Amino acid sequence: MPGIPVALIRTIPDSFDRALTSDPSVRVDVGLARAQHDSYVAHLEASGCQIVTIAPDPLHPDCVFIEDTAVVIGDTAVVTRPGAPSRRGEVGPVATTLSRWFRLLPIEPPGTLDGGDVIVTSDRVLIGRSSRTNADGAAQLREFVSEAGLEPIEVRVDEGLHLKSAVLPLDPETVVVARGAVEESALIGYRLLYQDDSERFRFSALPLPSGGVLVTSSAPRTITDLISQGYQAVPIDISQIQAVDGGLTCMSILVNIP
Ligand code: CIR
Repeated sequence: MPGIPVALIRTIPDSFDRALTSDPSVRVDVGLARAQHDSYVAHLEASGCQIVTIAPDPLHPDCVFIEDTAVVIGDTAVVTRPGAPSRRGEVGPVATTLSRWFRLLPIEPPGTLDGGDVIVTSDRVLIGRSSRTNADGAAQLREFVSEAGLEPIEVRVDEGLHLKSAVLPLDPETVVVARGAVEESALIGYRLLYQDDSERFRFSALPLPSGGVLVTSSAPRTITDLISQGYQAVPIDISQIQAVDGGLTCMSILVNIP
């Protein structure tokens, strides 16, 4: 892709131990989470990304999960309206930063949309219908995607927080899926690989701009499978991020700046 690869990231606030989680017994170590996040950012930087950092907001414990606040398609940044009301205040500073390079298109109420529910490839956009992205939010994005000349495809998410909790792109043709978690018939045209069943939802992946795929070290069997298929897997430990339902895609917005 032409342009300068930029990773927009947001650092971890002191309040991160109050981030939303599906497991109320979880206790997060904020210091360890920061060290893991630093390592994640270092991988992006080593892969050639210019890092643009937005300051954390202690009033928004989940603000490190910047992916959920905007989706960039072509020259447009769709500014989301997160499904969790406590996260809606996260979008402002991200939109302000993105407006340096992109025109902004906000998702309007009553629509809700989380960026973690959106997978953009060169000719189509998968839109997860999850507990965070409602029918109205999906419809607003669908309309824009069609206008942009791409094909919008809705995918029902039956299990897990977001589409990208269960469907992880490795390259434009291939996704790794948690078996049975989403409406797999909507993924027609993709080559489907599966997470090892013993590692369900412990696998996450992020293709790096310079090649290779960052993968969660919590899924060693799935990683072995990917390596045997020729992928250059780069494992990273993000246990404290996963404890609050985050994965590898959610901590950055990767864009190409002309
Ligand atoms: C939340 O529940 O919203 C956060 N604790 C985790 C968000 C993860 N986002 C993502 O995977 N795109």
